[in-house]
Amino acid sequence: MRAAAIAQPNIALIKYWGKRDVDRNLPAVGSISITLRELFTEMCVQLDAGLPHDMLVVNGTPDTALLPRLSACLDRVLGAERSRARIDSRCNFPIAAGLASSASAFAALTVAAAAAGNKSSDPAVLASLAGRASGSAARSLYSGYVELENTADDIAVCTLRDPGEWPLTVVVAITASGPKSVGSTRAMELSRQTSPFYSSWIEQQPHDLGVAREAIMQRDFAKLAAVSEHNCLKMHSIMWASRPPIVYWNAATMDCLQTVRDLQAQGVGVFFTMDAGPQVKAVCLPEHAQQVRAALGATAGVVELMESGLGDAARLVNRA
Ligand code: 2P0
Repeated sequence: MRAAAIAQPNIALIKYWGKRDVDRNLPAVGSISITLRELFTEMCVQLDAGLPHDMLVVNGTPDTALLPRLSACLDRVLGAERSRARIDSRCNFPIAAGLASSASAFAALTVAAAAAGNKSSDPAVLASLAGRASGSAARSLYSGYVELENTADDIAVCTLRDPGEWPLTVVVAITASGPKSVGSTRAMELSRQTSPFYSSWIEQQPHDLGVAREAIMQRDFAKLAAVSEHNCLKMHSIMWASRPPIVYWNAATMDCLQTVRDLQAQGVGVFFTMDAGPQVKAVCLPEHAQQVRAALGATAGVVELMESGLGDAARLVNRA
């Protein structure tokens, strides 16, 4: 009746942007991500028939805003007739700021809830359930380099390479730590409904996925860098051309891009990617991490740096 799980967020290199079925939260495109090692969300779920309603505590503070989405996720994992739950969540990075906090949160919640309710622990089943709550969460059920395939009726997720097979480092430049202005679910729908670039995005995604898959299998950093930056900029172009426009970047985001470009010109193995927020993730060869960190740390507007290697799949943990 009680279980705890930990999950790492993941960063998409080939992005999920757009839904083909809003009710079932099915993505319009496949995606490829890397699961991070140092950032985490831990969720403890305690089922208790005596509770009047679900309760959520985030980093020690009761929270009601996030609770409805978490309750809906518990309903899907355990069935609507389930006992009420007390959920304790711990997260070591900013929430809802474009750092994939919902990916790690829903992946950890799904794993913990399934264990607390004696449900299937099959990662494929759990990935599908987590994906219903948050598309990117399905990918955090797997380790390392992960592909989410957009199948005819559902999703299928797999690890393309384990983290140890091609260790890369991610340096995250935080340029603003407040919550994002527009949630990604709404932003995706605005993009689908109003952006003139949306249909080309959908058409071109299989090509980008193929190139990235090949680059990962060949451990070809330059190839992965080129397709990842291109895919990221396309996603943001769709948003910029939506009505109303969705602009997640700030001035420091642009300065960080320039820093990455300057490093590349010096021969440093690094590329950028940005998600639904102003943070810049610089993916680099481990031997260049120190230099990337120093350069981003010296960039105007960067308020904090985080660094991570590639990490493991969501998993159960013992918690006293
Ligand atoms: C991704 N993002 O592939 C893309 C890139 C943000 C930019 O998935 O609506 O919280 O809950 O399924 O997973 C963030 O959106 O979206 C996201 P929902 P989610 O990582």
